[in-house]
This record gives sequence, C-alpha cells and structure tokens, in this order.
Amino acid sequence: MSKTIIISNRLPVQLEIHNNEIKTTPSVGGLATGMKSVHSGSNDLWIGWSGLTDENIPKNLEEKIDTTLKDHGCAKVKLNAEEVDGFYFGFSNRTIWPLFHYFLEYSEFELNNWEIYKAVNQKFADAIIAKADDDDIIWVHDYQLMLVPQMVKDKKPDISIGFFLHIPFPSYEIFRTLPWREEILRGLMGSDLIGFHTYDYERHFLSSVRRLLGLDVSFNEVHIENRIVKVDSFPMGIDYKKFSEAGKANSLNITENQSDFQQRLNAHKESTKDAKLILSIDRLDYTKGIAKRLNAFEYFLNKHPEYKEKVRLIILAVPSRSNVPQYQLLKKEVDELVGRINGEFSTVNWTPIWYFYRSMPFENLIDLYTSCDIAWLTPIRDGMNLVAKEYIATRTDKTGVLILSEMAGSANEMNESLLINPNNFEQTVAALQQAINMPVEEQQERNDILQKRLERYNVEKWANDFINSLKEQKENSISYVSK
Ligand code: GDG
Repeated sequence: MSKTIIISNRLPVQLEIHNNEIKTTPSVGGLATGMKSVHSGSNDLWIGWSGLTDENIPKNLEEKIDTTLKDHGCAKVKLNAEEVDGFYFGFSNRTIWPLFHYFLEYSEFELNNWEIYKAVNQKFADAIIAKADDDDIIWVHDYQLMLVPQMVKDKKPDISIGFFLHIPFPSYEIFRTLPWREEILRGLMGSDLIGFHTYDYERHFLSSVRRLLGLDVSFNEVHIENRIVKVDSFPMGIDYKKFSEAGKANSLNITENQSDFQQRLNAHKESTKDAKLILSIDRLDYTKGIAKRLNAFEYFLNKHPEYKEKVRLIILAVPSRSNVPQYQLLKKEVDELVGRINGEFSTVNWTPIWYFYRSMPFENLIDLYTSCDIAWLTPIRDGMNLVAKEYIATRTDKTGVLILSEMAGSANEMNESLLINPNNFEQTVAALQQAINMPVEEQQERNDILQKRLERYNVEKWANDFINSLKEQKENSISYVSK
C-alpha cells in the first residue's frame, strides 16, 4: 500500500529528556497543526529532526527515542550541534530567511554554512530514500530543505515528490543576489509539484527559473528534460473547526471553567467598560514588524490623546531563534520600546501595553483571541500569517476587527479586514480609529464573509488539494513522456 511521507526540519512532536525520561509535547506552529490531517493514516510517516542534537541524546535512550517517535508515526534525522549551527541557525535562518523576506542587509553569505546546508539536506534525502517505496508520495516542506527534492529524484526517479514553501519567494532582483541561486533552483526542480501560498510568490519563482536556469516555462509548467514540473499556489488554511469550537467553549463564560488568565482579562474588561483591547501576537521576529507596530502605537497615542485610558495593547511575543544576533537585538529594542511607551503614557489607573515574552498554552491563546476587540497583525513580510485566520475563526459572535498588513500572504484572502501598509503610520492611525469605532453590525458583516471563506478553505482542504494535484501531475507527466 502506498504511503505519504512528510519531511520537514522539525517533527510534529517535541522531545525533551528529564532525568533519563523522554517527554513528548505536540509542536505548535502552522506546519505542525496543518499537516495533522494528512499525517493521520497509520501507514504514513513523518521524517524530521527531533530537536535534540546528538550530543544531547544519552546513548542508552537512543532506541527508546526511536520507538517513541515510531508510535507517533515519525522517524528522526540525526544532527550534531555543528550541523544544527551551520544548517539551521546559519544558512536557513541567517541567509535564506532574511533574503526571502526582503531583509537583504541581514543576509549572510557564508560558504561554510552553505556546505553544511548541502550535507544536511543530503542526510534528509538519504533518510527518505531508505524508507520510501516507488509508489509512495513524498511531501517536502519549507526553506530548510530546498535541495532535498533533486537529491531524492536522483536516486528514485519514478517517485512522486511535492515541495511546499511556507515563506515568501522573493522577486528575481532579490533572489539573484544569492551566490548559490542556481543550485537552490535545481534542488527544487527535482519536485513534480512546487506549491506556494500566493500567486505572486509563484510568479516570482517562475521568473527566476526562466531567467537563471533558462528553462522553458509555459503558463505554470516548467519543461525540464523529459519531465514537467507544475508550479501552483495553495493558500494554507487553518483547522477552522478546532478554533471555532474553542472560541465557542470559551465564550460560554462558565466561571469555574475559566483560566486565571481569562478571569483576569474579564475583570479588566469589566473595570474599563468602554476601553478596547488590541492584540498583537507573533514570534519575536524582525519580519513581523513588532518594533514598527510599537512605534506606530506611540505615534497614535501622541496624535490622539483622547484614546489614553481607552485602549490597551496586549503584545504576545513568542521567543524564537534567540541565538541569532538579529533576534537578540530585536528583543532589546522591543523591551526598550515597551518600557519607554509605558513610562511615557501610564497613569495611576492605566498601563497602555501589557507585554508577554513567552509562549502560551493553546487555551490562553484562545482567551486572548476571544477577549480582544481588535487584532493588529502587521508584518513587514509574511508568507501567510495563520494568526490572522485563527483570530477570526474564534470570534463566534462575529464581533472583532482585524487590522492586517498588505504584506502578509493572508491579505489576499482577507479583503474584509482593514488592510494597511505597516510603513504608513497615517494609514495605521486611521485604521486603529476605524477599528475602535466600528459599529458591531459592520464587524459582523465583515467577519461573516471571512469566516465562511476560512471554513470552506480549511487546512484539510489545502492538504488534500496539494496531494491531489501532485497525483494528477504525476499521471500527466507519465503520459507526456510516453507521447
Ligand atoms: C510560518 C510562516 C506561515 C503562536 N504563538 C503561540 C502559538 N502560536 C501559533 C499560532 C499559529 C502559529 O503558531 C504561527 O503561525 P504564523 O503563520 O502566524 O507564523 P510563523 O510561525 O512565522 O509560520 C508564516 C506559516 O509558516 C504556515 O505556512 O503562515 O507566514 O512564517 O498557528 O497559533 N501557539 C501556542 N502558544 C503560543 O504562544 N500554543
């Protein structure tokens, strides 16, 4: 029986070792939750790095770790500390991540990291080759593994390979600055189907393929030797039911079932009757525009002092990649901005910003989504942004206003939100005012349309569309060769 093999840098379960005991927790984040529906079959397999370096795995637990992962339908790729440093923190997060998000000046071009990236991609490819049968479907995920498709194709030319990029693909003018641009494109071209969140990323990719590899691109197909590679957009959805049901349970308002956090939020709402809670949630990443959002908030309070004590900004910044220098600098900047704004505007009764630098359990995330009147999500660049979709899905009474950056992939599907350019402070201020004063009926009208769309194109549909398109592509490719 054919199986689907998913490959991503991290597995859907996180491993921790305490006192010689293995503890597993589900991974958070879009990719992990999103792929659950595809990874439910008992025959299927998910290959990835466990999150523990070889140096951190006690020899006597090695076998137990493999069995634990197997129970979750997973298999691990072993990486040592030097590999994680060069491949993950180095090439993936200090070269590709900034470059693909248009932060050219942050991008480092280190030959050594590139060499490690290639070697680690080969390790992932070898793990697939060892486990895959010719009739299996291979689905490779994201920017850490862009060389894997061709490495697998070299050894298993008949196997179906799909690749999905979760971050933007930049314009040709940005992509061409990468010293290893042709190698990256050739790595990806080992796929039968390449998917992006948006049509724009798809077009950027095809333009680079045509100009850098000189391949024949017709519409969304690339002709390469005796194969056709299909390139398409698949905007990733969310597990709509999960978020909407969690939102519903939360709003039932049964006091004894409420978390302390929810009770605190409710108490706040009670005591400040007409004040609005504004929510900002992101990993602490320079692409998410957190510092810019804080500057815009300060500008707003200065320009419109009538909103003092009438709004509160709740910032949840989830720690991320904290050993990359740019992230350490950003942490310092955000800490300072929050301190400065609170210092400047606080009154005896009011602190303008509540700032949480941590990851919260799912229930508290829902508490925040359901309690906040406005979600202010304005990345400078973002492949999709699932938080925007999750916020709308939890609003079961259909109230709430989403202010969303035009630079997020999700903006393409969320036209009924207030779309802004995060660099335009005047527009941001106007959107904040509009959100604060928006009549409930208008909020409900906008959210009704958004919810219907999100419910229809949920994550299961996204994954099925991709897999079906890959199967179809394989069949077309076979008939193309035999013509
Ligand atoms: C990448 C791309 C693309 C966040 N904080 C907590 C928490 N989360 C969950 C959210 C959401 C996920 O993490 C974040 O997803 P995003 O899409 O917003 O952003 P990235 O992590 O940057 O994801 C992005 C995505 O891949 C999928 O393709 O949309 O553009 O950059 O699901 O709910 N979950 C919990 N506690 C938190 O504190 N439990």
